[in-house]
Amino acid sequence: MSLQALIFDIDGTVADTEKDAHLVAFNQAFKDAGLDWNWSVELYGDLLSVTGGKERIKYYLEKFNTDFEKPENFDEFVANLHAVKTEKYKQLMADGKVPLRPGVERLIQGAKDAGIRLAIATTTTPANVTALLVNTLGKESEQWFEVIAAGDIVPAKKPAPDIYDYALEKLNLDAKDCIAFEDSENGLASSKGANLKTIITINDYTHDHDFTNADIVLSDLGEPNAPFTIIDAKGFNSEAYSFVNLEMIKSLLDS
Ligand code: XBP
Ligand code: MG
Repeated sequence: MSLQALIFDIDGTVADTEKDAHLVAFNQAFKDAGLDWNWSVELYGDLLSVTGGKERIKYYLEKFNTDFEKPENFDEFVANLHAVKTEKYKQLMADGKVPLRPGVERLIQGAKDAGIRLAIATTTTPANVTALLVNTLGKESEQWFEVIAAGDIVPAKKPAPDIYDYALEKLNLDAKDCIAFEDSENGLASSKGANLKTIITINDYTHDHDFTNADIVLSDLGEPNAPFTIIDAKGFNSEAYSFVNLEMIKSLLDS
């Protein structure tokens, strides 16, 4: 078999959601809860080393705000705060705050037309995935993805491979017949842990991450009128391509 499915990470890969949506939503939720926490763009870069919003709040308190007196029902406190954050995120999506990254829609449409299956493997909450898809690709678009593996569906979040293993199992496909799209070191560790060839598209938060194990590192997926920049071709003969299409992905899988 050759290429059967594309598996997309969401945050940072499909859209630049971290700075323009997740961070904003966290700060709005803190304010609503009467907390004086306000994460800066820079601090959020450090906090991104831990995936998962609830886990990130706990990490913040452990490392950056140790004076905060945790309430007795701490897990519930974090879960409630995070639930408000999710509502804020959904509202930001409904307001159309975050566009898809270059080439994402083109590639998804191309795969759909060619009968290549689509899946998502992300750490974020399922409701956030729905909000992003519906508000960018339209309300039918959730159905285009056969598997949406998201959030707490697996207990061990990225960098653990579990979310990609789960997606592969649900697709009933072998890793060698699929390709993953990621933007971060944690995401790459997860996809590679599941033995998936992985295309990295970097962003402002991840451009200096370690992508040693990636199969190609690009600025973005590119468009016919806006070519990608190759950050690291990893030996792949990329000269024939200026944007990621199914032909390029098949060639990458075979290489
Ligand atoms: C995404 C994340 C998520 C989001 C927040 O990582 O780390 O935690 O920032 O989502 P990846 P929730 O792109 O590697 O999947 O607040 O809904 O958990
Ligand atoms: Mg990501």
